[in-house]
Amino acid sequence: MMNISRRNFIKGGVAGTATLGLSGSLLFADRWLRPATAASDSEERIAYTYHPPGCGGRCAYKCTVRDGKLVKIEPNDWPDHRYSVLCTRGLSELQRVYSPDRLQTPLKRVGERGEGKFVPISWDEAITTVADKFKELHSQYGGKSILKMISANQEYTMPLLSSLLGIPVALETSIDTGIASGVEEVTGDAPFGYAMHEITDWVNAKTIILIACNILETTVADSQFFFDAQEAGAKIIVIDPNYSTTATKADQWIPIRPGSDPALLLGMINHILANDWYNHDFMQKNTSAPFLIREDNQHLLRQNDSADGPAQNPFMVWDALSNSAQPYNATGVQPELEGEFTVNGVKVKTVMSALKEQMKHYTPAWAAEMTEIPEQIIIDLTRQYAQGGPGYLGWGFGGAEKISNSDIFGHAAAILGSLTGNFGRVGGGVGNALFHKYNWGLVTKLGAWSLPPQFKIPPMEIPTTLMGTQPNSVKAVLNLGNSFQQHFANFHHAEAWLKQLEFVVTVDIFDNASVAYSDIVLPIGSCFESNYEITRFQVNRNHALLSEKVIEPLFESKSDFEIEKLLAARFGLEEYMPKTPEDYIRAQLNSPDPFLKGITVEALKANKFIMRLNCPTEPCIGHLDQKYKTPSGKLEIYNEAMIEFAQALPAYEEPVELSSELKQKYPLQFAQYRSRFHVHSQFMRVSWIRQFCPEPRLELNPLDAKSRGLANGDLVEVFNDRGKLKARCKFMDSLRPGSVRMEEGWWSKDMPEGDINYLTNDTFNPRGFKRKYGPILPFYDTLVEVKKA
Ligand SMILES: Nc1nc2c(c(=O)[nH]1)N[C@H]1C(S)=C(S)[C@@H](COP(=O)(O)OP(=O)(O)OC[C@H]3O[C@@H](n4cnc5c(=O)[nH]c(N)nc54)[C@H](O)[C@@H]3O)O[C@H]1N2
Ligand SMILES: Nc1nc2c(c(=O)[nH]1)N[C@H]1C(S)=C(S)[C@@H](COP(=O)(O)OP(=O)(O)OC[C@H]3O[C@@H](n4cnc5c(=O)[nH]c(N)nc54)[C@H](O)[C@@H]3O)O[C@H]1N2
Ligand SMILES: [Mo]
Repeated sequence: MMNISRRNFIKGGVAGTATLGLSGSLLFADRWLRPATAASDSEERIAYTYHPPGCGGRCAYKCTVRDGKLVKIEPNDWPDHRYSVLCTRGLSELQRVYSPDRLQTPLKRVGERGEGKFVPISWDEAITTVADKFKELHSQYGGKSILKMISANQEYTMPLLSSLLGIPVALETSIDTGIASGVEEVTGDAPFGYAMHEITDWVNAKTIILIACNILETTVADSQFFFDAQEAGAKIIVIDPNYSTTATKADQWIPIRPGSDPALLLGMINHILANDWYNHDFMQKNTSAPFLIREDNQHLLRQNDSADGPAQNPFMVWDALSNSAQPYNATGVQPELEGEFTVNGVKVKTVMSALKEQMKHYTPAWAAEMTEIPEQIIIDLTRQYAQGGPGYLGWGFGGAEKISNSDIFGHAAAILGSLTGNFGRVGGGVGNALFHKYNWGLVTKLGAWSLPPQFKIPPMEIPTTLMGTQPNSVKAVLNLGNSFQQHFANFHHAEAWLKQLEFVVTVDIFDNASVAYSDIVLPIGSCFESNYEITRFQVNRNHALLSEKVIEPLFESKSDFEIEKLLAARFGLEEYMPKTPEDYIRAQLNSPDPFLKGITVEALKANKFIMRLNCPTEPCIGHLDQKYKTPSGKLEIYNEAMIEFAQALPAYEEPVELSSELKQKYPLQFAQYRSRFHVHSQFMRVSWIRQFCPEPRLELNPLDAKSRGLANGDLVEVFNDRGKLKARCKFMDSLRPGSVRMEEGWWSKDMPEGDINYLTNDTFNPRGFKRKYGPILPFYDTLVEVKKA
């Protein structure tokens, strides 16, 4: 079908189109296409696939395969051409697929765990060893003794095996969910903190505020929507301690003291309230602002004392018409937004009144002191957001998210969005800006491969970070990806845990740092390789994307799917597995959702493996109906679950480590970041990329270097009480003095000594355990000192 032999092309006299016609989009075309042009009788065909999530790009690829080898990657044509893009990492897959760092055969550990000594074994021996050990643990201790850990960049994560064996799944526990908790306890239904506004809606915004969000590097495939919005007249303001790539393109850059972001938001709330710049009507109709708080126990007043939910036992408001307390959902009530009242002898006040009181001392002057942003700039920013709407208030997952106070940030952001009526408003929006997460694809209901109801995934007992120190039933880990090196702060704790486990299996493409801690290592193919014709499927960016096999599996690699099937078979459960990935995909496409009408495997194949959903042309926007999935159906800005922590309304709290006495000993913040060249620990050793970032570097402002007698490029030691690493330093004027940083993800074996996560902070905020998504790892809430090594 879509496979075109190159010979036929030449016969047809269109060889130029097949080879050099697209050189305009390929910098290297001249260099690596020419020799192949000469080899005119080689076999050439086109195959279609797309990049796995990683940066959320999911760029769709048209691949040229010559004599079985992947030789060229171009953007596929999306029906919506705005998505027909490709980045440096996508192009570099040509090198990564054939990299010497590939795992080639199954391996068995022969040295100590962590030492990295292995011998190759056969697939049969590998699968037998894993299945036997899993069976033994399963029969002795049950499925809870095996934990499946998954890295971020994966699509097919052996989901059926977790259900079939009843084993818990750890997907990035305690990572990227801090702000999400704070926001979604208010909104009830947003998906993990992402804005429920498709980024294509940014053109309708007048003001866009991006806090701790380097979208031009971290969702680079969406860059054009940033510039489209700017051209359409939106003012884009970036708040970042450093002069980031995104800051360089913004209309305004506001530097901020690291970790103090919640103070900025609280200062904005204060100023909006003080100037009466808030949307009274929106607060009254769509939020819990008129609900009544009891003075005696700080809880919201309900109609009666029964323990039933708000339908039977609704929250109360003060009705202006009857001058009495009435259920918030009673017909005809006119709730007072502010005031103090007495109901059945209990003193109450509205949430709005309590908010005004609590925000009173967070003045712009106070916020200026906390954030080190001049007061006038905070005032101007607040006016711009409150009066220059519609406005989008967005963030990333670095910075504010990776600090112990991220939940407070989320809560405050949701209140700001409420006060300004920017929820469910065209051109508005509150939430994470990355990954193009919110689009019609997210509201498309896919079918699923179904398993009988007895197969269930049990919940995790505790976050992985605590497994080394708190009792739990995990004795073995099935690890897909590089979770060990990446998913733990204060890695010494994790190392101790990993070393005492009974059994560890890692499934990956590359010989990354986690491999060394495994007993058995199973090599899988890259996203281009498969033993099946149809391999993967996704709905994203308003399109359905299918992937076919591009090349045969390299070396002895198999796929996650094949391994899942082999293991299921050893447990006698093969009958529940699909025969091929295509069967699984057909089950997903088997759905009555009208967005999927006409989208089948056959139709996708006939349309270059990509079709637009039958969805509206307008951007996807949530909450347009002002309905929320909270108990009351409104934005619940008062959070009763946080009363015991004095955070029912957001109260400022400094970052725990950054503001501690440790600062005397370790005066520098140690932050991390991501760049457009890598995806976490991936693409680290690809030479086309390595030429731009040849080694891990400790980046610091020349001022901090000078006071320590360091010269640019010196080998330095970065250390604190948790650990140390060595790396060469790099001066950067764009970095805020007092804060040093490294790009996260570097492999330990590329570090002269140590590892980033030997230094990072793994202290959980106790409040986090009561938050919607649990506690987070405050990776950037870390102090260090730096000296010449
Ligand atoms: N110090 C510090 N640590 C951090 C962060 C930080 O800021 N600072 N950030 C954290 C954040 S936000 C995140 S999201 C995590 C990300 O950390 P991870 O989730 O571990 O992400 P990657 O490093 O991209 O690892 C992906 C791994 O999966 C493998 N892989 C790719 N595709 C497949 C597949 O289909 N199947 C299998 N079996 N393997 C595959 C890749 O080869 C790679 O080894 O790191 C966290 N760690
Ligand atoms: N190319 C690429 N893209 C990716 C990824 C990748 O590995 N590579 N990973 C994906 C994943 S899983 C994640 S989590 C995201 C992360 O994506 P982002 O959140 O955009 O990226 P970061 O570089 O971690 O941090 C964003 C910005 O926060 C700033 N910052 C640091 N501390 C503070 C602070 O205290 N306050 C404020 N206001 N700003 C601060 C940094 O200077 C930086 O410019 O990227 C996603 N996209
Ligand atoms: Mo992340």
